[in-house]
Amino acid sequence: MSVRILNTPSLPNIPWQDKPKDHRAQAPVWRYSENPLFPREPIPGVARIFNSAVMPWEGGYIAVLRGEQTNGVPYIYLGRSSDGIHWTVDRDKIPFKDENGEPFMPYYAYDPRLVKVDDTYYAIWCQDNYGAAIGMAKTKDFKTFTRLENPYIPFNRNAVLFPRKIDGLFTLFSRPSDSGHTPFGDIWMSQSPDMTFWGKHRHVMSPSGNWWEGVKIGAGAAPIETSEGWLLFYHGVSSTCNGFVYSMGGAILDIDKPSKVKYRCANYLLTPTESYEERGFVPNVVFPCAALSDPDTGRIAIYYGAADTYVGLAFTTVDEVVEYIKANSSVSAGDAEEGRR
Ligand code: BMA
Repeated sequence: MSVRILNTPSLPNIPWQDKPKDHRAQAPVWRYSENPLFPREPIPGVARIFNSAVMPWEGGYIAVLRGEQTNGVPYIYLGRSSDGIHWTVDRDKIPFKDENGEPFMPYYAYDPRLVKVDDTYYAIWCQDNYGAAIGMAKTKDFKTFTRLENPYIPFNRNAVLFPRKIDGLFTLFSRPSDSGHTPFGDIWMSQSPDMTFWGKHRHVMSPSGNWWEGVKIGAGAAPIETSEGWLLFYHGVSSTCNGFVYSMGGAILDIDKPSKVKYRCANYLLTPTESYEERGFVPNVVFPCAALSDPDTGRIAIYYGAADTYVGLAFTTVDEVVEYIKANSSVSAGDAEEGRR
């Protein structure tokens, strides 16, 4: 391995399949052969699971899952797995509480991410706050989830926390948006001393002239710290006569000032090509929400939502994906700067 994954515990049981000999896509990202991971109607009252995030937990894995209820309202549920591939889903919604331990459930919750900083796990999602906004909760045991203050006023989506503080501050990506299907969107960075008060807002990246990400972009998985910089998997959206198409892109950000983009892949890393990505509740969607990594082998396992209906798993290695991003990099002046003030 020439690129090292930093500040990440070993993960010898990371879900994994070697790259197929007949891998034809240009980008070095390949899908798990038994995708998708969850069936439809996985538990009573939930029609589909997609756009979900996974973390190692107690020798196995735990997930915050976007479950679309049969009343059409999205909510988040916990999933448990010994191998990151085969899952059981808790029948009850995640029981969010306020600071006094009283039930405090958002009206809806979708597109969760899950990130550990120091000894605490943070779940972050999109919820209603007189319009789409970001909700957050913390837990140490996956039994008690205490809601935190909302970091931003509406409208905002795609909040993704960094797995460690930078300059002593929690660091969060988000995508300011509108109340609908948002025909624009940049990735922004904000910082906080306490996960309550957010500031130091900096622009990170805008949609590029590459058409697969020409409409809007949003952070996907929590950034992976590497010897080349923060490795970010994100989604990019193009517009067609039949609606939006969501693909996965990759960028490498400055380790000390992550609003500075060092490399940004001009090509997508993953785009809808399989039937479970091209067909479903919303066709042509690949939407990354989490990535596991193992510093010993350089293996990376990416969890992504597919067609707003399924969860897919894809693999790469840090060497291959960093090399591909660098070899195909196109960084604009706006990407490279720290951000205007
Ligand atoms: C976005 C979000 C995602 C969804 C995507 C495609 O705006 O709502 O949850 O996967 O659209 O429908």
